[in-house]
Amino acid sequence: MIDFYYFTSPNARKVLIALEELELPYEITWVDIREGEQFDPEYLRINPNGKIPAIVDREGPSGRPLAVFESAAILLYLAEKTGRLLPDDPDLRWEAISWTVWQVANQGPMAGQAAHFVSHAPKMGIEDAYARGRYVGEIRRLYSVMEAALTGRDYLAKEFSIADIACYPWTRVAAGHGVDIASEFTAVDAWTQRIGNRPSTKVRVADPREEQAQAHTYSAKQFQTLFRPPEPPSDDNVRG
Ligand SMILES: N[C@@H](CCC(=O)N[C@@H](CS)C(=O)NCC(=O)O)C(=O)O
Repeated sequence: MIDFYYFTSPNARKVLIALEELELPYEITWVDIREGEQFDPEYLRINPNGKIPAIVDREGPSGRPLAVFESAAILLYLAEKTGRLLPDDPDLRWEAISWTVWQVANQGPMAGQAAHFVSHAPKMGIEDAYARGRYVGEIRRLYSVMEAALTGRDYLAKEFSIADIACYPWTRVAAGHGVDIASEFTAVDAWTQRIGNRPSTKVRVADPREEQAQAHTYSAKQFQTLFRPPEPPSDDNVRG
């Protein structure tokens, strides 16, 4: 059994998709990152970096429970545990690992920052054209890198792998970080639809918190807890 520490987000969705693909038994524990639960001392023992996702495999490789944090590490752990979702061919295997690391080092952080300045900060009355331009420009460049890789290929490392699972949850919500994938990146768009047709990507967490969290509406206190801006925001600015 795997305990999955979750709040609705693209980074957590990677783990959800992998667990579903692998048909591993799991139980979800919500960590409300708007309320600061990621900083509870008990959770910091699982992920010292205070972010979701994380897992605890109750039967780790040594027979004892094992905590794994960082979505790429979790995907690699699950692939190694099951011997699936990474190509057998060593060259392709390293290609898949390269793209998985690329995702957490590039696409994830840049899309996250772009989403902050395109979608989240404006709801608090914060507009920053410089930051927005910088991060949307960089995520657009990263999608052009993916576009080149996926031109003439169905999957990032030829076969469906954890690399595709890592990248898909972000391309799926690219409008929120200021990129129109369908019109700008046709190979990435076709690939997004291909991955999105897999049953594992259609699974939704049945919990009332899911829809509420996806609205991305925050009180000033929640915004401060989650995004930690240098200037405290005011509830007077909150736009629904
Ligand atoms: N590199 C990490 C990123 C995780 C991450 O940024 N998680 C966000 C949600 S998408 C989070 O927990 N934010 C809470 C906070 O920053 O306090 C991964 O891939 O797992």
